[in-house]
Amino acid sequence: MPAIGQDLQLNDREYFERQGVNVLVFSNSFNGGFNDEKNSGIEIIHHGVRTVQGGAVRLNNTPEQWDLVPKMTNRKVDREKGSIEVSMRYDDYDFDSRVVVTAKGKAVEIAVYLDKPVPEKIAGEAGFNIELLPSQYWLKTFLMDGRLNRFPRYATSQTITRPNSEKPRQFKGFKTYDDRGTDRFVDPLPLETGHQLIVATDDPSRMIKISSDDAELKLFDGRMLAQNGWFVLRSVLPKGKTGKVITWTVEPHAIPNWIREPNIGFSQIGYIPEQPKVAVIELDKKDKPLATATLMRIKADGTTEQAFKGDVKEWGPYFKYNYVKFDFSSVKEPGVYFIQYGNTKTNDFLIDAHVYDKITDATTDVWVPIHMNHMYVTEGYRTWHGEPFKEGYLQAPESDHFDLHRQGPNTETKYKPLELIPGLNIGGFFDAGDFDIETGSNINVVQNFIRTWELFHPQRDETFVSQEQRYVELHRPDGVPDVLQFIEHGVLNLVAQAEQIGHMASTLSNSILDNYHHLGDAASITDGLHYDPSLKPYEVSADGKRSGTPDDMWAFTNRNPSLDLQAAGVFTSAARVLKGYNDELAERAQKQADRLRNEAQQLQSQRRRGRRNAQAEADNDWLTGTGDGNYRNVARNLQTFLDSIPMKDAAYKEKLRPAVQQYAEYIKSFDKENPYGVPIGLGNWAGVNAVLNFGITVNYAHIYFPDIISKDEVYRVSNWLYGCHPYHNYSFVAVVGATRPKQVFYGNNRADFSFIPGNVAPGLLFRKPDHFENYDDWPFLWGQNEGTIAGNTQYIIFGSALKNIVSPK
Ligand SMILES: [Ca+2]
Ligand SMILES: [Ca+2]
Ligand SMILES: [Ca+2]
Repeated sequence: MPAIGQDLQLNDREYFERQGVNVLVFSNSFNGGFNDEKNSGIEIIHHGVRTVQGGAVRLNNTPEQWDLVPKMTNRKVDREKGSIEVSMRYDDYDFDSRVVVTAKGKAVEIAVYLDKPVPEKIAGEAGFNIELLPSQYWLKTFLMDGRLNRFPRYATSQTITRPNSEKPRQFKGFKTYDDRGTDRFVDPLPLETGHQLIVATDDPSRMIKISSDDAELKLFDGRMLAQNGWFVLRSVLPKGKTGKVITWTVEPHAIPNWIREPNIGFSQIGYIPEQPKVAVIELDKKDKPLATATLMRIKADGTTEQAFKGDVKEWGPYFKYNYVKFDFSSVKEPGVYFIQYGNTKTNDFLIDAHVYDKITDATTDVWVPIHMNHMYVTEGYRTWHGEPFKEGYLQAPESDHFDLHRQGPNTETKYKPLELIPGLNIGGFFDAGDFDIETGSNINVVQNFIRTWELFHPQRDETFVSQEQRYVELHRPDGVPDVLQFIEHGVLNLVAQAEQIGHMASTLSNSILDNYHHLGDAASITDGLHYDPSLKPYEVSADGKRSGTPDDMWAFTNRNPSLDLQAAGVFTSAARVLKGYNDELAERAQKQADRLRNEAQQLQSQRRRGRRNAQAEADNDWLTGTGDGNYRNVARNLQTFLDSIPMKDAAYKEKLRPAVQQYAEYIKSFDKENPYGVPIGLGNWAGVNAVLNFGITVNYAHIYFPDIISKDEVYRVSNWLYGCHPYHNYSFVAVVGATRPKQVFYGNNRADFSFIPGNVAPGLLFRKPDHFENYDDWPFLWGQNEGTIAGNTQYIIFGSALKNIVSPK
């Protein structure tokens, strides 16, 4: 164990470490799908929180998401010198640079090297930047060359405008801003300038000293351009120079003998009396586990008493922390409790038979109706949004889109590029924190609601929906079960696509980047007027119906027969469900189902003859148990077969038995894989969808095979969702989790550091090589905080099934 006052060491995971400080050098590089994801470059994890990232050579004072990012071309770890060297390249400017980070006592030296001078075009723009997380620094002090100051809570510094010709190119040539015809862009001015900066002199856990003798440090506020911007510290690279051009010394303060506070994971919504109750306690590796923990009861008179004292059992290490468990399953008396482990106390929670009764209400009553597109949505005194996209959707021209959509050279429709496709501005759901209609996700949504309806017939009616008035009001019953109205709303858009386009669009999305990142009322994303290229930008026609502003949304229409087949499947089920409620729509759905299925099958058999038969045989092998016996394979397919049980005979169900037995082994395998017993994703989007899928299958497997999958297994995923997970113990479902749900989500109201009730966060984002995180003071990282329409309706199925299993009738 290193001594107190230890120096930074390059550890086995290839980052610099001392107790309380981790300095990562391109463990995570910039090559993600959405350009600057604020997750890459040189990063500092300071007393357990990732507070600095984005350390790299950048081309802007305060880079935005779609500003160019460098490609990492080489990364070299030199153990002898205690350094990490990274080579970076901007292809657009044929510009290469190297950054060498070397441990020097308690600090790191960051040096930038150039083999060739900065290219003329970006000389004076390119610089070395690092970014500091605003929510961890605002209202804290900073000292620049001895001058006192404080980080502003809100963006209120100064800007200038400069000619667009001086602006470095943005991703694929898109523009994040609308210059209103001025041909000038906005550039922030620095908050301070000097040679030595000490940030957070008033907070030892956040204090960092940064100095440079050879370069001027400039501190900017990135929120001046974009709400998700960070504080940026940068030095511009000198013109015409090569060799070592910039040297910074960065010393993050470490609190002596700092040990991270234990994170006691438990279910914030509480527990029903008979369920297993196991808290997972996440400990700093230097923390010595205690022998026991206590469950305390808060009595009705407000006094507390010890309800249970039990052993703490070691689980072991998982990535950077150590895990122990505290089992208090024996406590079954209804009441209000909290857990005490050493000096750490949790907030209180319930043990009660009814704790699961309301787990889906916020999602069905609030989150889903707010995401209904092409409607005015209101709640009490508050209007969530007006009616969006009144001008409809244009045929997308050939394009390579910023939200990863593509339109090929042929439209594959009867429409010319930029021609209005009538009738698409109806129904459908906003995708996520953005406002497009992803057709695949909308198909999932309708499927999820149909499954919920056919299995559980929820009669809940809390939402008024008038398609005629294009009006939705929350908490106003209208006599129709809401789930039926949600199915209808989804089908209205999907059927319109099939009828108007002839097949399914891949997406209905924004045409311009500067309205894609819209935050605010969805009805104000576009001007509601048809785009008329014969008018000048911002000009409106005399009749007030057309404008010269090219803001209309586009329909991406390349034909994908497997998407058409999925749509055909959902149309058939929708026709069954809507019959007797909306017969006309049911008929239209059935008609499109038959046509799309025929056409798609023809197209598919032309495109890949033979492959379908091979797949059918493989499925059959799996079902009869002659497959490879790999339970992960079973896990992938089991849900489809479980879904068929109600339509099949008893023999079919019996045939599934061996697969369900294998699935039981698969469930248990997670007890060894990680301390939380669920599949934890390590991708760039945290794994809540995989966790929910797992939870749904476990629930269904228990419903149909309770002798194989015991009831105890159905709580794994709910425990995880509601607070038993790494980093913190807040519920990932907005407002659900009686005592401590997360406070901020990446919803369309994220600029308010808020949430839309019922949202489910993706959850724990993994940063290489060993860090899990979920910010609850910074909503803007979608990989951990954005809920999607497909994911949230998946949650409704999961929650409906769970309630059905555990809630008293
Ligand atoms: Ca989207
Ligand atoms: Ca209703
Ligand atoms: Ca328009």
